[in-house]
Amino acid sequence: MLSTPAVLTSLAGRFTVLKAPAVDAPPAQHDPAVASRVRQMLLDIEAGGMDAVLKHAAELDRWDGRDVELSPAEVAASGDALPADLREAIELGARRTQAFAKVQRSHLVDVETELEPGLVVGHRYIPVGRVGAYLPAGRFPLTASAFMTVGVAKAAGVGDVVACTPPQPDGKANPAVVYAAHVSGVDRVFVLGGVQALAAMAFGLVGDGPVDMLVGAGNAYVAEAKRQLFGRVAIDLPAGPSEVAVIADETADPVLVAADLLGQAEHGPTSPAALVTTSQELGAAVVAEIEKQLATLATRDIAGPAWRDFGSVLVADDRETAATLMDDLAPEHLEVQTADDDWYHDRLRNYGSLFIGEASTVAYSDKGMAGTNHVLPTAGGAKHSAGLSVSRFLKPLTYQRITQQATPLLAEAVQVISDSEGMAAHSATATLRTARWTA
Ligand code: HSO
Ligand code: ZN
Repeated sequence: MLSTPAVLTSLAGRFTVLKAPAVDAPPAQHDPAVASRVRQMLLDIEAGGMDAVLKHAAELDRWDGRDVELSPAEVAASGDALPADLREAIELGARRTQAFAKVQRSHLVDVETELEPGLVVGHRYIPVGRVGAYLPAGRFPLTASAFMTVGVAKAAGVGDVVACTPPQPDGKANPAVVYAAHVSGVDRVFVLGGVQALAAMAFGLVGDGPVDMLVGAGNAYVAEAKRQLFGRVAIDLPAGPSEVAVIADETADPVLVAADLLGQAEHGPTSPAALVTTSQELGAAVVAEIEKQLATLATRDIAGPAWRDFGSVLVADDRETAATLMDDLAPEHLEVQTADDDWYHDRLRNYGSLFIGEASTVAYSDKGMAGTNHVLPTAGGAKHSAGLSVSRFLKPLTYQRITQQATPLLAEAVQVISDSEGMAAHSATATLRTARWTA
């Protein structure tokens, strides 16, 4: 997760590498073996329908013949078995995530303007009709994913949101995940995992018809299935391993910085974590502190290799260099813990979500308590895209209302351009109107 050569060259002499990743580049996201297996499964399911879905579910998810759909009563009761504090935390996260999404929604306003007399144009935000959310429940269930996908889709006004979540070893769905979907307003829940779940939603084999959009994180097969189904359906983002980066200066607390770097490194052994600091001392203190914290961290077998292989610490000469390095990295999550937090907020251009000040930490957003979405661009995607938000579920559909009197404003120029292109039928639509409504 070090910077690209062009940026490194342009900044030569303005930073030093205190810790480099042991591995050069993260494994390619696009594995041809995964891609061809997913292609085969999608073709098989498209041809074979629900029978094929269930065949794959039996093979891959130990499906045992039970109904894959949870009844509304089962969904509603999913919280009953949960400890009260977990239930309350889930309710809080769902509420807060939807509250922010609704504020964002209220700022997406329909527009109508009369550009010139008789030429009225506008756009209306119309929600996507049907959304399918994949709610992972593998090594880590990511309970809050339902807030980010189901809850935000509902805040956008999506009428029909179905969710699929894989069965756990006991054959049942993870109750916290189902409860999170329930309090986020999900319409129907299916206990299906992986490619077969995405295919079932995209092809309309579960729920009330094919979904228009698939959202939610998952393993490499889930990510590949979304990629292959893109076009037929919309997707949220191509998601890679979770990433974190921190900008810190000499005022930062190395204990907090180290904890926050390990906080995302725990996602998987290829999760990158980067510190860019303007203080050599702080950098060294964080490196030492990470080793100390790893020694007792329950997930050190994941976070340790991730830090060793994909962790980096760069010491920048000044804040401008630190910001340039970070903009080039374009990390999924970026924390700023400095005496110049506002300067960095103004200056930085590329990040999935920004955590300003040492009291802000990524996990607050990850678990839905900050209200912001945790489905964010990875692998430099923040250079061109933002994360999932209420706007992704809304289509700003344009329209035009034009009076007969406005015909001269448009028809003649359309005719000229169409004729120059040889598009006679286009030209005719304009000339007919000119003949009717201009004297
Ligand atoms: N960091 C992940 C989301 C998450 N982490 C949820 C833990 N729980 C992607 O932003
Ligand atoms: Zn996380």
